[in-house]
Amino acid sequence: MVTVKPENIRNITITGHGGSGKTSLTEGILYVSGMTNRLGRVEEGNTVSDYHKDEIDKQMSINSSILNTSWKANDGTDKKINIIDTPGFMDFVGEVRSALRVTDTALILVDAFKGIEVGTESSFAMTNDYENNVIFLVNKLDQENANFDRTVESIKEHFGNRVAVVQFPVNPGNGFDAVIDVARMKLLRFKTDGKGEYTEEEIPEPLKPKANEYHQAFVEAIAEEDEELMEKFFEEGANLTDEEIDFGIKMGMRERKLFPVFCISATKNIGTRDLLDFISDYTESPLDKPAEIGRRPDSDDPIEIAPDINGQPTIFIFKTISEKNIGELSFFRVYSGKVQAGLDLVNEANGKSERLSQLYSMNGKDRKEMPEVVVGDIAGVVKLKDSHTNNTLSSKSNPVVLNEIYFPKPNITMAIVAKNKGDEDKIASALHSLHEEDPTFLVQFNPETAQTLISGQGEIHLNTILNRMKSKYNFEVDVTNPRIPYRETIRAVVNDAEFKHKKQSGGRGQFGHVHLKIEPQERGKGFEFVDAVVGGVVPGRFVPAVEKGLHEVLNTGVLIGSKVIDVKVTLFDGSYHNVDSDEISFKIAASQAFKKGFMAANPVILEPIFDVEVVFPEEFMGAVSGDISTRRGRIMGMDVFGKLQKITCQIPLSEMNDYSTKLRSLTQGRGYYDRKFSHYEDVPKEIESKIIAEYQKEKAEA
Ligand SMILES: Nc1nc2c(ncn2[C@@H]2O[C@H](COP(=O)(O)OP(=O)(O)O)[C@@H](O)[C@H]2O)c(=O)[nH]1
Ligand SMILES: [Mg+2]
Repeated sequence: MVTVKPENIRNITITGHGGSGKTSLTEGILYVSGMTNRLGRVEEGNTVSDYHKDEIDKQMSINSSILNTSWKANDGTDKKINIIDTPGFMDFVGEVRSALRVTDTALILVDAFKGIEVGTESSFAMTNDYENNVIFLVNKLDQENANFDRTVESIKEHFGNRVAVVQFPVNPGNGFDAVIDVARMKLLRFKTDGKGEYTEEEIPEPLKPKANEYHQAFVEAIAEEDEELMEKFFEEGANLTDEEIDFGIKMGMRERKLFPVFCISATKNIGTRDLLDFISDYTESPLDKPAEIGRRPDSDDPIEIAPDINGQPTIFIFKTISEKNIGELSFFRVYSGKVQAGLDLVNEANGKSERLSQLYSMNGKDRKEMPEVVVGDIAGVVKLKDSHTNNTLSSKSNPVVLNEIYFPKPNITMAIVAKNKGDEDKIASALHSLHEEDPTFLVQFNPETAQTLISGQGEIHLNTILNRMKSKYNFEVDVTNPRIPYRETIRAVVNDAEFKHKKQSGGRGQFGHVHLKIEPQERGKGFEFVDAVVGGVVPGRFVPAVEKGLHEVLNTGVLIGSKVIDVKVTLFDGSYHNVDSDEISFKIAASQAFKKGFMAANPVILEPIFDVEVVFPEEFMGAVSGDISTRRGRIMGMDVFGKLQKITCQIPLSEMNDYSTKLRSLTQGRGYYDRKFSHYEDVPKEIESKIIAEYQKEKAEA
């Protein structure tokens, strides 16, 4: 097996809104390039990339799949094309980020009827972060309602005039089989048998004006790339040489000044062969990329890691999955040097040594052993002991940490309880593995509410993870809303709360007796205890017990079992018994006196209020602001950024459980929000009595 040369590698992410045809296109590419010998279909559940059971059941990609194929370029070289087919649904955006982080080019699919969708926008936005070359593919041109012109218009509207049409369809709709390529100035006519073959024809007369117009626009977009070319273009018309055009396309894509648009029908496999030619000829190879920025493990100073095949081996893990019968499988890209099976590297995140036992080239669930992986290439490795997504493995003599993938913050949090008591520990460890596979899924135990909380990108994300836990580990859980960490406090002063604890039943008795003054404190001042006993009516040695008794109640609450905050308690009187008084007795007396006093001091429940920022397209203003008020939200401010509206508001935490799901449905998926804790505030009276009633019911049932 000959190892590929890095200059012949192309790393591609296929991205776009859910349902735009990414998995179908991937299938077409594998088929025309001879990697597979049949064209699978999403509907039939037999595609190479959607091979997990949950993906077949839902007919939707959930995981990104790592694939590769080879393609003979026009210059006779064999290109190795690594493809990552990503899920389009918003909940799985972490998968797209990690794919874009390690690939050089993004193919963004746009449905020729639906135009720009939220997944198109978010995909494009992420390519900004990783500076990918971008090619837009207008897909489903074989559908009756396909509208190429309108689709291109909306692509331009959203992503600017760097968008340049390379192809337009001759006969969109049911009989679609031909496009005009305005770079080559040829008509490409495709066979419709799924093999993707095509022949070149002259452009028919009636289509020439349109072809010329697009050609001019394309060449102008290329010329803009370079001042010299620009001058030549305007002085001599559009007569740039082929070399100049080639150079302009490459540089334009590399500098993100040119986003070419191609025409395809993924399921009919129209447009894939010429697309692969274009990818081979014009998109960046790993050697064209600027050096990666990293750092030494013990320093924050940036260092450059050049894509040098003779450099020290450095790999970056962008994804881990654990598969039945295989165990943990890690996917990585080599950023420097080359790695062979059996090589030892160091994981700079934990200092541990890792052996790359076996290296694999991946095609969905199929894998082939590879003896060596060179700089720029992507591969899989099994059985790393202690390495996960976002870790860099490098040689001992040249330790390096590469920039991590930035994963989005969670949108939604739920609480879970094991269906079978006794499974708790095993579930905790399963959840931990699931987090390592998918860093956008988080697990946390909240000691205050005694709940295990899981967080993620949305309801579907969390459901998918829980289904995976069930099918892989056979654990089931019940899902509930997280408990709200309420607080209790008082509004009035009680001058004398008294309790006498007295017990005389055989042997030594118990005796403790206190008088407390209970006062509210300013919010945030906390608890204050004053010992104002005179004449030793409560002996000094029992005062710490009094304070202990108070702390117990502060922690366990009086009204609803929540923490008590911001009260001042003064111990000013009491009495004791020479024989029977002890610490326990005073602890009990103090806590009972406090509870009595607390209930008489106009007690209230406080709830956490969050600062929330919501960003969404302005046309949803009415719906979003209306929804905020139904959540007892207070709008504090509004701002406009272009076509986006931002509302700054405060919403009680207890009203935010389904907010991410609701916001998405109100804004067609375009809205997002961020939140952070602000302060505690009184719960309105009618809600307070409900909370108390619920607490008492729960307590009675327990
Ligand atoms: N008519 C037509 N249907 C397509 C085309 N591409 C994809 N589809 C269909 O659109 C649906 C979603 O396709 P899929 O490849 O799963 O999209 P993904 O979510 O982007 O991966 C499936 O039912 C496909 O058969 C196309 O070019 N033409
Ligand atoms: Mg898919």
